[in-house]
Amino acid sequence: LKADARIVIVGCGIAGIAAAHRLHKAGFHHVRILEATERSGGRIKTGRLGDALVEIGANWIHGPSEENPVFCLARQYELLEPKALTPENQAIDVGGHPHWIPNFFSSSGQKLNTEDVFPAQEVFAELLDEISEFQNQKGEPCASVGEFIRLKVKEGEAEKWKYIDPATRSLYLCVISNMLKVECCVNGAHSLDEVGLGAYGQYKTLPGQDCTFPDGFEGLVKNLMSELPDGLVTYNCPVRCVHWSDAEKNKTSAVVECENGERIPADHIIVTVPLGYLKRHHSTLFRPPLPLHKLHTIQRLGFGTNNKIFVEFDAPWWDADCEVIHLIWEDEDAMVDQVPDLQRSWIKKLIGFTVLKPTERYGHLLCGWIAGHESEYMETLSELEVMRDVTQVIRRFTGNPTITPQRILRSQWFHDPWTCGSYTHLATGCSEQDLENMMEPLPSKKSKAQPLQVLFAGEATHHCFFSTVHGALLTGWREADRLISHYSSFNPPELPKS
Ligand code: 6YU
Repeated sequence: LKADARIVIVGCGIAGIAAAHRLHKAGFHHVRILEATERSGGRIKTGRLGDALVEIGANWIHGPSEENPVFCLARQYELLEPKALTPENQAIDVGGHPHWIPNFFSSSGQKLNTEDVFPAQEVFAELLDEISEFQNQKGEPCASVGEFIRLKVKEGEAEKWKYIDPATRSLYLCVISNMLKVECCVNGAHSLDEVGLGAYGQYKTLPGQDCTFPDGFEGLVKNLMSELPDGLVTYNCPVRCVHWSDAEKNKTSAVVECENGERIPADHIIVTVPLGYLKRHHSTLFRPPLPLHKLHTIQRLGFGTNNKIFVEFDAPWWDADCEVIHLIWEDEDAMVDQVPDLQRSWIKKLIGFTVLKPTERYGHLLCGWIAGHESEYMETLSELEVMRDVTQVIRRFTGNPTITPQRILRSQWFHDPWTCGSYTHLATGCSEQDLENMMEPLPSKKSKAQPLQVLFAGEATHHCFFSTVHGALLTGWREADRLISHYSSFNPPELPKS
């Protein structure tokens, strides 16, 4: 029974690969992955800028410690540096916000002292901790993380910052604006006004200081793929429609219809396409359409854009020990995380840069971060236009008109037709139930139709690690396990020996 089951997986990102891997190891012989593009990995994508390997998509293992399956696999495949493997590194617990050494530059061309902006950073970090405690308790003071932070800073400002001179107070508020924009990147959201307050604590962090893959995140994908049989993945094969049935007497199998017209019958279809793709294509991707509660969840959940802009320099204009550079706009004391005029001022959403280390490997290479509609607008510009605007900002903030980048490379996740954004967040009005709805197979348990025709995996279906690679990987295993236990419960009873 098990060996005969025909399983089609839609999408060859880490969730699809993880599902195939586990099913294959459990003895399922008829597993196929259909992938729209010419490559595996999806949002794990390692590229090149000159000689340097750069991550276009996922960057870090968030929380590299024993509970993180990505960490465990990366260790097993020997893809990590010794420091990441140490018990000390695994024990560091920073609640998802690494303590990097910062440099701050302001729009009037000043390099600010870290101690001068620290009080604002501290207030912001305390508020995030407070927000993480909310667990849909009902009675939250407002709907969104953005509103809550503004409210609390204003209250606190009246208290703590009462006797501070107006210029310093204004600077603190401008720093808060920068921190809000950083959180837009972390959450993959346009604005924190769109991120739900009650459900914020749903996302869980793991211990361990975030680490990277020195030879690229794609090494993980390659290792897993090498353990799958050749030909298991069909590339350049977008799926147009998943046909399933809710009818009780219908014994015909589900069918995957590809863009090229091919129709593939399957006993089970594991859909791993990104939430952004589902938002755009759910009405044509499923026949019959999705049940209403699932559809509403897809519409309610947030899926925003976070992009990177890699910029290479001949020489550093930041401190030797600096790990992150923040750009503070001095006209942003209204605690804003959105810009009013995309065309003229999209660049104000750029939070700054992380510094790629070590220098021997990367040279003087920065990674800029920009989220939201401003980021989506940036994708429509040419590389030259992006280079021009980034150069202008750096010259202004450093007060050095001669700084000139050598090379630039940016990601364009919103315009990627198979992703349509970067990753999931719990928008206002969302709760844990939405993530439960996302992972619920079709038809529903109540139905008497053939069970488990369509299963759902992918980062947007993990109840507490959504938006991450480890979350996505675990959902692939989860759906494989669902099928494995389905078939083990069907084991025919042993016949009495005659
Ligand atoms: C992480 C990190 N990281 C930065 C950026 C991005 C993401 N993530 P996939 O999309 O991979 O696969 C689906 C496949 O389906 C794909 O191949 C498609 O081509 C295919 N497909 C689509 N339609 C199809 C069709 N019709 N037919 C056939 N095939 C089709 N995660 O752990 N560390 O540093 C980052 C980052 C710029 C874009 C990230 C990071 C997210 C991960 O990349 C992502 O979750 C997984 O790769 C998804 O795998 P998948 O298989 O589900 O889909 C409090 C609170 C805060 C909450 N957030 C905090 C965490 C912060 C998240 N961190 C992100 C940060 C960065 C920087």
